[in-house]
Amino acid sequence: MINEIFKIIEKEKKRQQNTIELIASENFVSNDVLKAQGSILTNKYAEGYPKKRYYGGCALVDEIEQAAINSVTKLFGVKYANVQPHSGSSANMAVYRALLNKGDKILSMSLDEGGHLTHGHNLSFSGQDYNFIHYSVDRQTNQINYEEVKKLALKERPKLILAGASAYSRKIDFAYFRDIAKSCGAYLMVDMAHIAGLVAAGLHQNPCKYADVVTSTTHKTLRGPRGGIILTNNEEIIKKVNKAVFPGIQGGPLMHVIAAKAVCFNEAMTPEFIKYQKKVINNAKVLCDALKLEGFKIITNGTDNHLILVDVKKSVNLTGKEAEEILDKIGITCNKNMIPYDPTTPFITSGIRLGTAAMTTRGFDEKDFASVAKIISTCLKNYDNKEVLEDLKLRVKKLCLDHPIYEEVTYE
Ligand code: DSN
Repeated sequence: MINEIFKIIEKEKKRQQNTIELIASENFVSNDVLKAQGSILTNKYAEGYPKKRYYGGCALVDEIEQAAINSVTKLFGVKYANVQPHSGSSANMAVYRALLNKGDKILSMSLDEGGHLTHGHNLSFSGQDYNFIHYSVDRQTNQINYEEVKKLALKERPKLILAGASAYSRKIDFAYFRDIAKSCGAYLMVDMAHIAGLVAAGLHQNPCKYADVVTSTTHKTLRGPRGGIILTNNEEIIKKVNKAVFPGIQGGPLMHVIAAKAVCFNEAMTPEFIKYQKKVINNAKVLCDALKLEGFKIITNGTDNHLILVDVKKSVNLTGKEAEEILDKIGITCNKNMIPYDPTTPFITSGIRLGTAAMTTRGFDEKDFASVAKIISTCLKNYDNKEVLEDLKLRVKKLCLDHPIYEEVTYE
């Protein structure tokens, strides 16, 4: 059985090597992050916080957690951090529980318009435990209309306003959100999971300057291990957040993951990381412009960050589900995605979401992303032509072989 698992891991490694990964929330971590996450730290129980644990033998993991806290607070220029959330969802849950009572009102962007499940979807704990109301993007521009958000906030008087998204390709004005929150006496929370790497590199407004509390995952553009963090400048808030994470919703922290987070935060402070993030943004623009030249309709007509949202229904008369499945056949991985005012359902969708963080890590440059756009376009326009698809499959494979990700992979 153990061998079976390692065989499957080896196959997955090959899949990752041989496909073009365009899922906007994925990335390839460094060997150091992998090494820390795969380390013996997984053996250690450390319920509590550094120097305040419920188990013995924690002196060394205390050093690790404190190092992670020191690095992440330096990276984002913030006073306090909790690095224990197992995921972005746990981080969001902890903040809601720290600052709100069940049933309190939260104003956020819905999943359909670019938000996240934990931003109030009715199938998530968030939508079940709290009274969410949602702001929309503008019907014409598909961008956030801050004036409209303000009007809604003043009318609804939420206790917390949540900014941040999973499928929004434009910069978010957190300073404006702070003014809105102030005008109605609400907390401002920002979930910067998708753009954390861009923020760390100074390429996006830093929400820590404006929000009462900021949550993030560490594995998207930030390129660390799978996990979450919570940041704040407010001492009272961090005390409540710490209680909400442990013992509120979690038991023992994952010390191997926290060590890998610390490695990632240090990597994110290097000049190489800033160069990488600049390339991520530039490659997204190249991919976007090249798809536009091929006649594709891009939501908001462009991008400021690492992702684009393509209206495949209007562009090539396919649903997002169909487009995702067709691209998968030639070795391009992406995800179907709702677009603003989408008449379909999350299982069908009218769009696909494409991100450049992962393939930029693999060294894809402007020329490679222009080729990717051409391949996507040819594929979606000729999805019933087997010969064309076979040829595209070979082109995808060649691009992947030209940019290996794992040295020890043996190619067929
Ligand atoms: N599901 C993730 C994404 O793909 O954006 C967010 O948690």
